[in-house]
Amino acid sequence: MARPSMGTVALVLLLAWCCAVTTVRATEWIVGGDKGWTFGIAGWENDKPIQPGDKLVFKYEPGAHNVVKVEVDGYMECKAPDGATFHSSGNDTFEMPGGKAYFICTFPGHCEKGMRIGIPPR
Ligand SMILES: *[C@@H]1O[C@H](CO)[C@@H](O)[C@H](O)[C@H]1NC(C)=O
Ligand SMILES: [Cu+2]
Repeated sequence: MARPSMGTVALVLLLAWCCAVTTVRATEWIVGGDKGWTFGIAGWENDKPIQPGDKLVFKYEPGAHNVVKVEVDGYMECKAPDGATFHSSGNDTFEMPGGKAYFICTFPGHCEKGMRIGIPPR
């Protein structure tokens, strides 16, 4: 068998590199950016290319807020369903599923003041 040419070697390395980068890299998003998870950040998500497998990190002062993953109706009505899981560490991380994902704060009035996000599928 002939020795592979430098060009072939370079191409194989390039393909291996690009596949490794595209499959391994998951972005970690700090919800709300510098402000973190707080009032008025609804809409922060709209221009973010958030992909399945990415991580969403909700940062806030523990006791001041919480994070509850809900369905679309919970998002629209600002209401957590029975049996919902309440996250309250102040540093709550969620991995994006394949479909839509909705998160609200269930402290009274907070969701209505913009503590909710809905991530559309990409
Ligand atoms: C927040 O959570 C992430 C992921 O679980 C972890 O890597 C990080 O160290 C935590 N940061 C703080 C300040 O606790
Ligand atoms: Cu809140």
